[in-house]
Amino acid sequence: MYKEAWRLIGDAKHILLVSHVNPDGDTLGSVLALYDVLKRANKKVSLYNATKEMPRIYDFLPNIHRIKNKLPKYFDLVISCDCGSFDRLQIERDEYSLINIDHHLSNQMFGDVNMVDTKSASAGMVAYEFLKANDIKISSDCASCLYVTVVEDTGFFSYSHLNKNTFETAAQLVEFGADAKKIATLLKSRVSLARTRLLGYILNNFDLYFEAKVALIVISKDVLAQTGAKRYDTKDIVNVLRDIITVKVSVMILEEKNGGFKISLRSKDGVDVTAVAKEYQGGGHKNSAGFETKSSDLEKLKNDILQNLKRIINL
Ligand SMILES: [Mn+2]
Repeated sequence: MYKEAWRLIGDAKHILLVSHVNPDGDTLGSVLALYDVLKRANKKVSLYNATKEMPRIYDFLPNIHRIKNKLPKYFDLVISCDCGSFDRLQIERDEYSLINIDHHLSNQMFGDVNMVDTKSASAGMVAYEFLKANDIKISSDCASCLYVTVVEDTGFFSYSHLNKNTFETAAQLVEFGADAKKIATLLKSRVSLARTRLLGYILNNFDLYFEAKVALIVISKDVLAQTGAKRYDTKDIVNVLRDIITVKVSVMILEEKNGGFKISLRSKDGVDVTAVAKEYQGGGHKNSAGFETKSSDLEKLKNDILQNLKRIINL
C-alpha cells in the first residue's frame, strides 16, 4: 500500500494536497509535511483548503501561506489528510487518482489507495509511517509539521491512542529537528482574547444532567459576537467541561452562521461518543466526535441528544 502510493506520486504530473474544511493542526501539519517532501522530490504540488482563512495559531507552520482557497486548473493526483469522508475535502470527484491518509474510525475508504490506520494518534503519524516505509528523508520542517499533528491530536500526550509508539514517533521527530518546546509555546501560549472570554462564558453558563455525568453548553451566534470569537476559537473548548470529575460526556451545541447547529461531543473513561454522533450521520473518534444538523429547534435538539446519550451510552 505504501509502495503503491509512492508509485502513484511518482507518476503524477501535478499533485494536490487537500486538508479538511475548518482545518486543525493534524490536517494542516500532515499536508505541509508532505508538501515539504514532495517539493524536495521535485514534484509539482499545490495545496488546497475549502476554508478561506487558516487559523492564526498555525501561522508558524512552514509554507502554510501557500494553502489556497482556489483549485489549480489541472491536477492528476489528490492526497487528502485527516479526512474521514470525501465531503470533508469539498472538491468534485473527477478523473484524478486519490490517496486517502487518515486515522478516523469512521473513514469511508473513498480513495484509490487508503492509508487509514485507526490505531494512529494522528493522520500525520500515518503519513510518517508512509514516508518511513519509502525511505524518505525527513527535513526539520517536515518533522516540525508532523510533530504538530501528534501533539494536536493527543492533546499534548494526554489522550487518543497514546502508547509507546506515540512517544517513539515524537522522539524520532525531535531527532529530525522538531523543536518540541518551541512548538508547545507557539500552540499553548498564544490563546486569543476572544477564546479566553468565551471560556469565561462557558464556565458561567453550562448545565449538568444525569447526576452531573453530562455537561452541556449552548453557544449562540450572539455569544460569539459578544466575545468576538470566531468558529476556530471554539475548537476543543468543550474539553474543559469533560474534565470535571463527575462528567463522562460533555456536549457543545454551536449555532452556525447560516442556520443549524454544530455539535461536539467529548468523553472519557471508555465512553464511546462516536456511537451517538453516528445517529446523526456524524463521526469522529471514541472520545471526540461530532455532527452537524440543519434543525432550528434548539430545545428539541438538546432533548434528543440527551435521550440518545442516555440510551446509547447507558449513563
Ligand atoms: Mn486527526
